[in-house]
Amino acid sequence: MIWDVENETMDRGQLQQLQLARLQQTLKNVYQNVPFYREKFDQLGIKPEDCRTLKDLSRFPFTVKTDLRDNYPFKMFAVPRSKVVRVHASSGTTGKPTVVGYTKKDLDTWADLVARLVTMVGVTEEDVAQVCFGYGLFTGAFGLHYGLERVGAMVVPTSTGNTERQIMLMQDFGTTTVISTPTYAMHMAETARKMGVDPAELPLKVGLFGSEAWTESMRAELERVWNLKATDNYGLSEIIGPGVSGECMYTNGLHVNEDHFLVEIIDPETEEPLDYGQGGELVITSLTKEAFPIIRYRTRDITVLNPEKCECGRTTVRMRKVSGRTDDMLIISGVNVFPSQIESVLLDVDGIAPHYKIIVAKKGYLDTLEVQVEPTEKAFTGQYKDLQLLEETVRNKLSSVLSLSAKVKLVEPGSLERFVGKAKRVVDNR
Ligand code: DLL
Repeated sequence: MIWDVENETMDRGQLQQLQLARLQQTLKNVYQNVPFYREKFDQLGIKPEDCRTLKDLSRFPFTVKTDLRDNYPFKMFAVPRSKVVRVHASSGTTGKPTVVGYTKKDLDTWADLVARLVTMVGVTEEDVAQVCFGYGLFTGAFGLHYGLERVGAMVVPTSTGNTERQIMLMQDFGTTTVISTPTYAMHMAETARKMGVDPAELPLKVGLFGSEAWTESMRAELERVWNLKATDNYGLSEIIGPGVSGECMYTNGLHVNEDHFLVEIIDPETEEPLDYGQGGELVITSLTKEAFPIIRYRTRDITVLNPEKCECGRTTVRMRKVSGRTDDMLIISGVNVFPSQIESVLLDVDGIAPHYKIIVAKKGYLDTLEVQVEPTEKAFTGQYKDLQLLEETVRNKLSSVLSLSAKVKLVEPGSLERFVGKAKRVVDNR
């Protein structure tokens, strides 16, 4: 099923015309109503009218996260405060959060975009959808909530935490759809087992997982333990929240809601635009937002775009599953390492549980990498020899994939921290 046939299957030429008209309108709007953009455009000597084709967008300035902080809390809004009916914020680790706003129309658009995503994975009014994202300033829960209601699903807003109750409600309510971070889904499965409930026996059919990077190996593991179809959806609060893109049942790239968001890929170093098929940093411009329009936002997320029509019939460009963020990349003794590479290795080793911690430190002039992992209960035989063999297997696989030697430390099952939202697995002590 396709929620919005007209917009999701539009001929690409026609779509680009629509995008250009909306882009021109957006540029005019921010120039008139957001002093931050007016100043930036003036500094570059560029006017909204200079955008005559979609390619011209590359002449306009980027927006970065610190711009939002510098304009805290509401100075990037393009409408009077009285027209803003909701705010959300993303929790920065330090300092002030970044605040985003929505008009009534923005909320209506948002629900519709999320309705497209949930429809893509087959959620209908027949479904019971449990939202295990944190309700609050985070966009994840409210975003999914209203989109699910719009398709008529029965929404169970459990939020995060109280994990045993999550499992009980899944059983009692017959939850068919679970919405969470992949990390929390893994933790919920573990809790279910501890309660004597086999997660694979629950009536779940589909999981909409997102809000953090996760590998194909993690997908396979989630599908195995929960016996469901695990799908990915992507978004960020600066752009709208969830609803930017999501996978259909073919799970072959995330369909971008391109009639509302214009996506580009740039080389993060040179900042030059790259072509379809080339990997780089995703940059997004909003095309219809009223309260908080945003121009060329540098997401820091790494992906590749594919404009080919999908088997599902949608014509929207697909972004490859995000492999990580440019600022996630660790440089260890001169070697670039993405946490996702480590995750793939770990999950592909039999006997290793999907919980891990990466610790980077400095010893003298040298960088060191330690990976702490838990063996599965089954692999935790208590036999020193078995554990040693497991440790060695992980170490060898890591060193061949990363071209770097890592210390592997097996820790007791259940001893690493568990997360209910986005995981924080990397500790850099340098
Ligand atoms: O995480 C919005 C969201 C909520 C998306 C629920 C999907 C589901 P922020 O907290 O602002 O917003 O974090 C945005 O999270 O730039 C990515 O680095 C990362 N991210 C979000 N979804 C994915 C995903 C929400 N599916 C930041 N895959 C983004 C990889 C993701 N990374």
